[in-house]
Order: sequence, then C-alpha cells, then structure tokens
Amino acid sequence: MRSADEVLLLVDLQNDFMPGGALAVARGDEIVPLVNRLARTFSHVVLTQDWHPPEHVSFAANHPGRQPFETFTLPYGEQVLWPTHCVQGTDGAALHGGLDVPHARAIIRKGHHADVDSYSAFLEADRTTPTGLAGYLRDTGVTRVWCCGLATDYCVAWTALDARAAGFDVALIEDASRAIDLNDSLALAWQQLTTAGVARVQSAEVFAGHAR
Ligand code: VGL
Ligand code: ZN
Repeated sequence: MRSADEVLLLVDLQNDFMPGGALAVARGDEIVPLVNRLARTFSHVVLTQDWHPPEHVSFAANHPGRQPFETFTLPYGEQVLWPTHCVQGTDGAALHGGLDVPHARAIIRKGHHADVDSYSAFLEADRTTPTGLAGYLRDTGVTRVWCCGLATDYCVAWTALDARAAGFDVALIEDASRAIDLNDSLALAWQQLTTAGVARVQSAEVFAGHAR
C-alpha cells in the first residue's frame, strides 16, 4: 500500500468517453482493469466525473451552425465545441460499469456551471473558480498526486498541471490513460506537463515494490 500522503486521482472514467460513447476516446475501455489494479495499491482514491447541464456552453449543439470539434471564442478564451456528453444524471455520465473502486473516498464533479467548461478537476476553464479539490487534498494530508484516466491530453493533463500549480508532487500514469489527440493536442500536452515538472510514469513503476 502506498503511503497516506499519496492519492490516486482517477479522471473521467465515464461511459461517454468509452468506445460507443458520445465523446469516445479510442481504446478508453482498455485501461479499466489496469486502473482497478492500481487503485488497490492506494488507500486514498478520488474519482472525477465530467458533469454538464444540458445547456452547457461546451456543446456544439448549443451553438447554432457550429459543429463538434470546432473551436469557439468565449469570454474566458478558446473553447473546443464537443458533442453533447456527460449530461448530469444520464447513463453516459455514469462511471464505467467495470470500474471496481469501492474504497474511493470522494467524487469531484466538474463542468457543472453552464457557462464555463472544466477540463481540470482543480480549476474551471475561467482559470479562477476552484472546485475545492486542492483544499480537500491538503486537509486530508495529501502531498503527492498520481493521476490517470481519460483523456490524457484534456482532462488528465489539465488536472495534472493544476495539481502541480497547487503545489503537489504530481505523476501522470501514461499507460493507464488514453488520449483524444485533436490537432496534435497530445504532443502539446506532454510538452506542457514536462515543462511543469509532472512526472511521466508507467504503471509498472507504480506497482514496483507494492503488493497487488
Ligand atoms: C473531456 C473533453 C470534454 C475529458 C471532458 O474528460 O478529457 N474532454 N470534456
Ligand atoms: Zn466535458
């Protein structure tokens, strides 16, 4: 078991990001068994859920004449317009049925403000509204954040970058994550992650020395 000051943050393992889902990430379902094994080595696990109201600003369908995957300028900056996904309370927003993490302590839901997106589990896309996760982690004695999930280049990357900015030691577990990779977004994300000091690790390194 890893030490008490470490948390495993499992990002957006939801049906809509799995093959067949509304915003499918290629091979997103492959990571679920690995994530389950990783989670067994942590006493502290936190989950996130992308959790949008139907009228959410990130949905192309809410911008007449716009198509999914186009970019659109909003007051807080450039926003990719996505297919309608992870609508609050729908099956698409539910966690993948194969996820087996009964000991998860908290679920952070993000993207619930209709006019602001939130890839990050820490700070919304306006870059000023906190979700409360940094305070929760500090209050529970966490200093090191391991993150993985979907999608590497959006919600996992933004979450890892904001965890770093909040002062945590951060590692992104690459083989326990899958990417959308829109317009080179994966390469760009890894550049930013490396520059910010986020460790790029494989699950074998996380398991090393720990009982499964
Ligand atoms: C995500 C795009 C839109 C993600 C969420 O979980 O990476 N990507 N909403
Ligand atoms: Zn979303």
